[in-house]
Amino acid sequence: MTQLRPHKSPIRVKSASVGEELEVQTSKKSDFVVVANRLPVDRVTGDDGEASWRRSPGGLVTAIVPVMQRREGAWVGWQGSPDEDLEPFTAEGMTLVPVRLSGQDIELYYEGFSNATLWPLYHDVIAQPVYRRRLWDAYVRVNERFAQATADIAAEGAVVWVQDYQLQLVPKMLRELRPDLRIGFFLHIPFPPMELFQQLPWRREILEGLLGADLVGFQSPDGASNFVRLSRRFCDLKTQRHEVMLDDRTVRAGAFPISVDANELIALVGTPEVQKRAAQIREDLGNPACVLLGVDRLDYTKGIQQRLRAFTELFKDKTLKCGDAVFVQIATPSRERVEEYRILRDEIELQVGRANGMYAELGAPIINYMHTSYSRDELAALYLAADVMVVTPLRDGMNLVAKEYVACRADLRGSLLLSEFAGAANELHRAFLVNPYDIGGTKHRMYEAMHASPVERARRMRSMRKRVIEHDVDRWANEFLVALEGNQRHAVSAG
Ligand code: GDG
Repeated sequence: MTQLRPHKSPIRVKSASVGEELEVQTSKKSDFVVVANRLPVDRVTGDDGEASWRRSPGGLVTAIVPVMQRREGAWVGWQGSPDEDLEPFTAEGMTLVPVRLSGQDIELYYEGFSNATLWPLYHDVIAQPVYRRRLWDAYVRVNERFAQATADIAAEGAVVWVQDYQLQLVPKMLRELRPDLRIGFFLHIPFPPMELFQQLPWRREILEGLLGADLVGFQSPDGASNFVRLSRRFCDLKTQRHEVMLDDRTVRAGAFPISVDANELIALVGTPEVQKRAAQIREDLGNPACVLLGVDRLDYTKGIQQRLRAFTELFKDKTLKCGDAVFVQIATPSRERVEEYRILRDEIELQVGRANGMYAELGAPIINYMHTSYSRDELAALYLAADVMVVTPLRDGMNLVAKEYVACRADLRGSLLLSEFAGAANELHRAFLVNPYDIGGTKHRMYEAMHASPVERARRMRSMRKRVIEHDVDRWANEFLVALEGNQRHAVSAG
């Protein structure tokens, strides 16, 4: 391990956009620091060639930004391109602290240990995890860099909130550098059971990394229980319910199911532009009796192949014929340099081609597949245009798409087909629940969702909307932070 530097100061804050030269010398530190693999901004180049930063879309950013602004917070993360040294700068009212990643760091720490080792291991080993010491070494090295950058920006006694599986060693490293901090960690993906986690050659180091936090949050109570059980087994620690006892302090684990910004989505689908666009989408699809929709990062955890197989079988069985239903599958490009993802893309494209080759008619494909990403407005219009939202992950920490769809359907007219293996299923009991490994069962449930009466759809949707609106992303962030700062026992019931 490289030597960590102790608390340094002062920092230099660069203002506003990338292009701006002005640099402010300051020793100002932050009382609230978020640490995540990525900064919450994307660099955009205007027509004039000027670069500037724009806030990234997404619930996490939306939820945390108001807290950041209230508390003059800082966000530590990678800015998205390799080999670039940037001074801290301010954008969107936040201090942003870039962490440099080299091309090799991206390959070994990000694509390697994060996405080829941890991601498959934490998702039920759907793909075979890669265990390589070189990847692990890079993970340690990069986590140290994040810990150091955080130690440098955090004020005395600050609250630090570390996000996700790429940074599981940061809590321990940070505590060693800055014992005065209050440290929370939230894992966005599932935390696996003993039988799987046990495979990891660095299982003890990961657990010890997380145990550097005061509070470790998970999407579901199962994740929290797995963590406590594993700490007892592999770190020889005493545990009691959702607590792990260390010599000098207690680490708490809890379930904090993440959610969406329901009000923002409700406002968005209320605009005439989005409503008009939704009607246009249906028309462009040939006004079929039923539109089914899938929106996912192109990832093997999302069960895209399983849902398309179930849908295609309805045509094979002659339960459906061309014109009865159209499936729109948006597959946002993701991790394209990781081998498994390239293979998956080819397989899905072959599957879509075959299905259309067999069952489509001229100018009327049964599956419209788009390998691209869309604006938030277009996504909202797609949600409004869909009669059945199909969310069938083989394993998913939460799945925000399911909650976004529910938030958008104020008209109570859509049906949600949802995998039992998504964290969202713990809350959205009134979805049409499926086991995506069971193609026959999924096919029948899909048909049922397509043909549910308006009264039944409305009954189910009303109940799910109540849950999503009452438990929005703002509440998620507040509950986590109250639990972290209030030093109180806390577990959000999931259901
Ligand atoms: C991880 C966990 C957990 C998708 N395509 C476009 C687009 N999206 C947006 C969706 C949604 C988000 O991306 C995807 O979130 P998910 O929750 O569905 O999935 P992951 O990316 O795997 O997220 C997951 C989440 O973290 C949060 O804790 O729920 O379990 O795996 O918001 O709308 N957004 C835009 N264009 C697209 O084409 N604008």
